[in-house]
Amino acid sequence: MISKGMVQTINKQINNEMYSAYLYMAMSADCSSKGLNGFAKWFMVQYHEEMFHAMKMYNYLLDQGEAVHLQEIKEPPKTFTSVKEMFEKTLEHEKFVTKSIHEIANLAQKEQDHATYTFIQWYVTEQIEEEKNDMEILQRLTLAGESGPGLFMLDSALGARALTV
Ligand code: OFO
Repeated sequence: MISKGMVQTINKQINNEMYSAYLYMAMSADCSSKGLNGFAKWFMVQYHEEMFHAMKMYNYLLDQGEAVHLQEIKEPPKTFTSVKEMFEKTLEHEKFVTKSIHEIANLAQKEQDHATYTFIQWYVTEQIEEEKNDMEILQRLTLAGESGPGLFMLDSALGARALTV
């Protein structure tokens, strides 16, 4: 049994994760349209990870006998000026997601909701990885450059990303 407020908060987080999926799908499409197939693959893998994050919460609510309330997903941007801008936006968005995950952990602690507190720890750890990946790619973009052979090399490297969830 979890509180009504917690059910609402987790439903909102499902929407945040679905927006993440949508955002990275939009980035993947934009990369594909620019011939950056490796970056496109990287963002499409990220899309699948975000759907997994959303579905894990969806199943948690159902397992707790609670209702899933799917909310409207906001429209992501259509185009981006550069891959650097995409990863800056990705990092900024992931920081927002980290904050919202921590808020769920804080609420679970406050309500002595041990089940949700344990459940949300997986996301706390996952967010460290998410932010780390984005920071690393931004560093590599600075080192390799945002055009020419450097960008081509990074595109090939990121295209090797495999789905892990
Ligand atoms: Fe679900 O981790 Fe990104 O948003």
